[in-house]
Amino acid sequence: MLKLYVGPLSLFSRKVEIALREKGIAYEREFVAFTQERGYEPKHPAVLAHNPKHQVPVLIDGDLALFDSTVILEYLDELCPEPPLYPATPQDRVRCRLLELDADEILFAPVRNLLFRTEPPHADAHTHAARVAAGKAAEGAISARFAELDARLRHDDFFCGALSVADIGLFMTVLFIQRLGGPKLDSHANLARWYRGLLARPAFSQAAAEIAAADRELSPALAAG
Ligand SMILES: N[C@@H](CCC(=O)N[C@@H](CS)C(=O)NCC(=O)O)C(=O)O
Repeated sequence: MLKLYVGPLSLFSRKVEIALREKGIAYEREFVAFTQERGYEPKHPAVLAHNPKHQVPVLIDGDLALFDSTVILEYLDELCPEPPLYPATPQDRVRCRLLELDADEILFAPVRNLLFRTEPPHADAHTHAARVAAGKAAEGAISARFAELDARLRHDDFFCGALSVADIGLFMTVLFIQRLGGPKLDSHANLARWYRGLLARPAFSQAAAEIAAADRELSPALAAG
C-alpha cells in the first residue's frame, strides 16, 4: 500500500490527499510533528531520508520515494488514470499545470504574509506592526487575483473543463486564505460557487474539516484573532 507522510496543517500534503481520495486509491498516512512555535523541527526521519528539501508531502510506493505535491500528483495520475486529473490535449494539460503552479507559487506568494496570524503577536511592537501592514498589502494583492480567477469561471464549474489538479491546488490556496482571515469570496460569485461545489465533494470537505480541526488544536492565535 502507498504510504504518505503529511503535516497536519500542510497545504501541499492535502493536495495529495484530495487526489488520492478522488481517485479512490487506498493509502496509509503518517503525520509528522508540527507546532506553531517550532514548525516541523525536529524533522521526521523519513522526510530527512527521502526528500532532500526536507519537506512534506513524501510518498512511498514500494522502493520508490517521491516528493513535491506536483510531482506526486502526476505520478498518481499515471498510476491510476481514472478519473483523470489532467485534460486530454497537450495544450489543455499545460494550461492546467500552469494554473496549479499559479496556486502553489503565484497566488500563494502573498499568502505567506498572512501566515503570521497563526502565531501569537510578536514581542517587538514594531515587528508586529510591520507584519500587520504586510498582511493588509497582501490582502489587496489577493483580492485582485480573486477578481481574475472569478472571471475565468464565468461559464464553468471547473478551471479546466472537468475536475483537475488546477482545482485541487487553487482550492487549497483559497482555503488557506479563508483560514488566515484573508479576503472573503462574497463579492466573487463565480469563485464562491466553484468553492462551494468543491466543498460538496467528500475528498475536499474532509481536507477542509481536518485543517479546521488541526487549527483548533495547534493554532489558538487564529481563534483569538
Ligand atoms: N513545492 C513543495 C512544497 C512543500 C512544502 O512547502 N512543504 C512544507 C509544508 S506545507 C514543509 O514541509 N515545510 C517545512 C520546511 O520547508 O522546512 C510541494 O509542492 O510539495
